[in-house]
Amino acid sequence: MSMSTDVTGLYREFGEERLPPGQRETSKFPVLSKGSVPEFDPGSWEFTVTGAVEEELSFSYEEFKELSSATQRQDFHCVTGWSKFDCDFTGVSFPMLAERAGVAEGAVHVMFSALDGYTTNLPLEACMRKEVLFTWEFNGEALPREHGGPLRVVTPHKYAYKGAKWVDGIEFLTEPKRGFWEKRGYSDTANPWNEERYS
Ligand SMILES: Nc1nc2c(c(=O)[nH]1)N[C@H]1C(S)=C(S)[C@@H](COP(=O)(O)O)O[C@H]1N2
Ligand SMILES: [Mo]
Repeated sequence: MSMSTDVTGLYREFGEERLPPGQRETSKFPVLSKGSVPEFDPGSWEFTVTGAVEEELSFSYEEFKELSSATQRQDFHCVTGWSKFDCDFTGVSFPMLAERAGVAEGAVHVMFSALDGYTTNLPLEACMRKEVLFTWEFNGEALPREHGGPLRVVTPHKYAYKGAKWVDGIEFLTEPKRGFWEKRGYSDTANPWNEERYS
């Protein structure tokens, strides 16, 4: 693990307290998935960047991990009411990938997709922050499979359902669309300091 950049202070953009309202802090790391852990085959795994971009991209697992990465200390807020402080995640930032692909005129939204069929969506501006990481390492060790290994997204400024585990693609969109939980009643905006849990 490289030197960790502490970004836990980002809460100051959104609220007074580091712990969002209605959350309790836990040192555990519960697992929440809509189904079971999907298969991962490092040989055939492919990460794609598609949609409203200047150049669509695809990476093998090896290629992805060779992209420039960083380690950040982040907090993790689950919509079901627990928060975990000081998680060290190593990975590639969203803005770096977006810059590689070149965001096309008219792109306003992003859909994340995953090996288990999960999807989640965010406005492009909510993705264009260095804290939105595609991560493969947690606290200096390989990200456990149940937490989204080989690759997941973390979104410390949003409830954690905005972070797709087992992520294998992002699509840039010219209009908003809703992902798995967003279609089923979870908030589309998901700001923890405003308790945007349900819609
Ligand atoms: N691919 C995928 N990503 C997912 C989910 C899922 O079911 N599938 N669940 C989401 C939800 S609801 C939460 S709270 C977090 C939980 O992450 P954890 O299991 O690492 O705590 O992952 C999110 N990302
Ligand atoms: Mo969740």
